[in-house]
Amino acid sequence: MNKVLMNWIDEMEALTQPDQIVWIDGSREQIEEITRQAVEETHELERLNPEKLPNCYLHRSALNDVARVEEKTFICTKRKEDAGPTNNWMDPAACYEKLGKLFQGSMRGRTMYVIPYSMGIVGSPFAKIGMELTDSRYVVLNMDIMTRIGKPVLDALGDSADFVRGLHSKAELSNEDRYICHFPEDNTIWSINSGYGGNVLLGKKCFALRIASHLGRQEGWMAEHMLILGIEDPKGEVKYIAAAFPSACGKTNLAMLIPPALYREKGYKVWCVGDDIAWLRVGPDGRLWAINPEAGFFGVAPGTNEKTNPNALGTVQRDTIFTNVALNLDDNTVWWEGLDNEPPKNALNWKGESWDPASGEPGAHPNSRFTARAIHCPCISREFENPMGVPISAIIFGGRRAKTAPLVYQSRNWQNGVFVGSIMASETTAAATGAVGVVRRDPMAMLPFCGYNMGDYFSHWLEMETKITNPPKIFNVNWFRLDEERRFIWPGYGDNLRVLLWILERCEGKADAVETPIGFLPRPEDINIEGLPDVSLDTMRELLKVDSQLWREEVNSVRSFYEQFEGRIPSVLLRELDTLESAINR
Ligand code: GTP
Ligand code: SPV
Ligand code: MN
Repeated sequence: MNKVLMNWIDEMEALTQPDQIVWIDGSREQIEEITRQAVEETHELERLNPEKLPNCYLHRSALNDVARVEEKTFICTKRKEDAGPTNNWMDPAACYEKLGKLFQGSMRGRTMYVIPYSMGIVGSPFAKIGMELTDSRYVVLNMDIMTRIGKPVLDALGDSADFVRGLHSKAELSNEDRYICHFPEDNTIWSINSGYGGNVLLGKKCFALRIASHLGRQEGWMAEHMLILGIEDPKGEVKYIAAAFPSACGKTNLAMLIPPALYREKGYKVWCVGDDIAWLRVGPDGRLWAINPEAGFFGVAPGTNEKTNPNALGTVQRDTIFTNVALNLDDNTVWWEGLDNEPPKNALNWKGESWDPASGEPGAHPNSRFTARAIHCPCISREFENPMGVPISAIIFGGRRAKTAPLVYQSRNWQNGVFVGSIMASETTAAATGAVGVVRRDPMAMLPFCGYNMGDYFSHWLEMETKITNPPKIFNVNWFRLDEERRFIWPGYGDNLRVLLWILERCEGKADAVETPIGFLPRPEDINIEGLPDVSLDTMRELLKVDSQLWREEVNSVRSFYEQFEGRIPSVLLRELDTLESAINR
């Protein structure tokens, strides 16, 4: 038995005082029994139509607990400046004391589940182990889908003390006392008073991004909020791309895209390696290699349909937990906005109330989600379980911008690419509580997920260049430009492949581009628009426009964003900003 592990569990048991402790061994019998309890005894889950949706369940969260809570998320480092100006900070000792009071007896009358889990293939050199203690069956069942759990993980851990210590309690689900706290210097995460995915599935944002980004900086690798996909050309050659978009800005959709008919006929295929998180390391060949540390998808339901993302729909037909979607009472299936144009007539909304689609109220919560196994995805990559991952040809940054950012542009080199990532901005979405649709700076889509000072994070990105002798090229995309009527100009989804192919051609030195103050852009005719009736060369001109006035405003916004980091912003980024500014004003 692992002494460090046992001592820690004893200590957490004494603190939270559960009635009993159950070790999750990962056996199907155990998962089935916990599922049965969640359905029949605690009603945390409702079983859906077993013919249409075998082994699928609906979960409704508390009404006030439907998204990540960034204002209640803390990075607790000894020195405040190590958390940096973009993170909430608490002194570790003060935080342990404050949360310790909340955890005191919080599991009384409940079971504490001990979940051993691995981020990455169990036992692989790139995998990392976590332990999550939780009083939530919903967490156990989601972790079973999202990570690799159970006995094999404990065997891989052996008597090592090298594991992330995660403690979660639903406690009272109190809004006020909800805290998601990270102690990167102790490899520890404490989460209390929430039951929502990103706050409680501790392997995901808390470990695989916040704690892992801190580890990556120390160990010389990177943990990023990125999808990973492979594009197979008609000759059967596959090239891999990693892309960072903020929450609910299209990672899952891009990762699973289906090529437009004209490309399918030629033999193009797209393979999904991951939809949310990438761990990137330098391989022996000097290239950047990526693994997806997760085993499942915790994807946004609204907007997912046969046209936009058939692969996601295919993935969620079995063994799936739906959270906060609408329930069709006629056939006990699920529904969400954008699934089809026929909202169920006899239905309950995400709150469990009887729902009239004509009421104007949504049936599903805008941040309703599905938890589904990656291996069920029709386009899952054959490299998904390769412990070494895949070599990355291009890195793409992107956000939701009504104007300003063009459809696509290429950075000049790694350093300029890091700058492009650092000046990202995007409109906020329902994935976190707070206002939706407000533009905020979100460097590398990591603003809510960087576990240390973001100025140091930029330095780490820049320093990686010295290790990557054969670096991927860096690009920026924006699928979300709006016209005067606030309609999306670019068709998006599967047609995004047209842009990805320009990107890959640029990586191979095959495509043309024009140099602009912000970087290299395709000429309007360089993106193939064949088979797109609503897109003309004029549309492409509009999508590729770089408006000097808007970019002057952008430069000012970046400058004030950078200022808050004081001495910790790398001087090369300040020089990049000056260069951009003078190029715009030229
Ligand atoms: P997280 O899981 O929160 O990190 O989000 P994500 O980046 O994986 O976002 P996802 O792919 O789930 O997309 C979120 C929303 O954006 C959905 O409602 C999609 O329908 C919509 N969306 C995705 N891709 C496109 C696109 O190319 N164009 C347009 N207009 N909308 C898109
Ligand atoms: C996100 O918000 O970026 C997500 C969902 O991927 S959560 O796991 O809740 O963070
Ligand atoms: Mn995400």
